[in-house]
Amino acid sequence: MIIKKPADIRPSEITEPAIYRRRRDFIRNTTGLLLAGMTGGLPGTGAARPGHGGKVIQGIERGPFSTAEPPTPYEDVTTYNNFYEFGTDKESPARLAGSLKTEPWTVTIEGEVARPGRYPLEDLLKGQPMEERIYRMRCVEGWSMVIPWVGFPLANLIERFQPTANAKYVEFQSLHDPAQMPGQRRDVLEWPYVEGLRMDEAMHPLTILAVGLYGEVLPNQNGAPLRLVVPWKYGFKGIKSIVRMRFVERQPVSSWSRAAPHEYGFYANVNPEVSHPRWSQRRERRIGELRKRRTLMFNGYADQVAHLYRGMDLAKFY
Ligand SMILES: Nc1nc2c(c(=O)[nH]1)N[C@H]1C(S)=C(S)[C@@H](COP(=O)(O)O)O[C@H]1N2
Ligand SMILES: [Mo]
Repeated sequence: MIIKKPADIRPSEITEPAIYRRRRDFIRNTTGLLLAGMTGGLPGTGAARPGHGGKVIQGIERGPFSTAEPPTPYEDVTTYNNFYEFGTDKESPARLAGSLKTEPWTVTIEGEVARPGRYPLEDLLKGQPMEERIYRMRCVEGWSMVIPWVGFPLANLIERFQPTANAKYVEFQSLHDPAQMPGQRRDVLEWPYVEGLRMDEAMHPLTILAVGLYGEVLPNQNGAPLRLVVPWKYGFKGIKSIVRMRFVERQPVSSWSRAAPHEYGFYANVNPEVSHPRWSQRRERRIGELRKRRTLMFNGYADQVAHLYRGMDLAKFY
């Protein structure tokens, strides 16, 4: 999403990475099918089982709202990332995020809550269900994936802190530590990365905090140890490596709307009717597929979330 003047950008830049990876994906998928055939398995089923070398999360339950669509291969989910703290190209996070130290980790809760404080991550996770939620994810750049997250409803945590009547929004902050995050030594964005949700969006049962994917602890490049997942919004809402949650009365700023307010709004709901100023949002390329798909309103979660925006002009509040 590096901001360029319209004259600098070629339309091909957005889809280029997906195209060059097509052949590789085709080869891999074909191999997968062969293996599945040999073992009697079906492609897509059991894909969310661990076995990729990360720390396995115990006691995972099947959560609600999962799509039956096949998950995007683990290798794509973990090597094609946006995490500007580790560079602006898709491959850098996987290469460089090893320097991120995720233990110990504390999250500061502040603002309009009865129980503010600095909470160790273990404490926040205590008593939370660990659910697998296989969600469709859509990046504003025009690609999409299906990711088997492991996490728990954000609402569970929020209730614990007892927000006051003045809490209308939640603001999230990522870690700011240029010593660990080489991308922060350049000012491609104002650091730390910040995002926000309206309280009803934050409390919605689709909204989760993820600590894992494919049955294992989150790889650093995917936002370890704690990241937000809001599947009806463009991917940039899904802030990674969260260290702070602040409950506020006014709509907070978010990194991308601060960097380019005409291109990225606060709501960032997936909406094929609202073009990005430099490209259409009508279609998307599911990583690993050859033909583009039609993008669905609210990324296919309209039945669950459309009521949150009743009466709002979604072309204005994009
Ligand atoms: N802190 C932080 N969070 C971030 C980003 C980032 O650069 N920094 N990129 C966002 C964007 S644009 C996307 S599409 C998703 C990508 O998540 P994934 O790499 O796990 O698929 O993370 C989002 N969260
Ligand atoms: Mo994105």
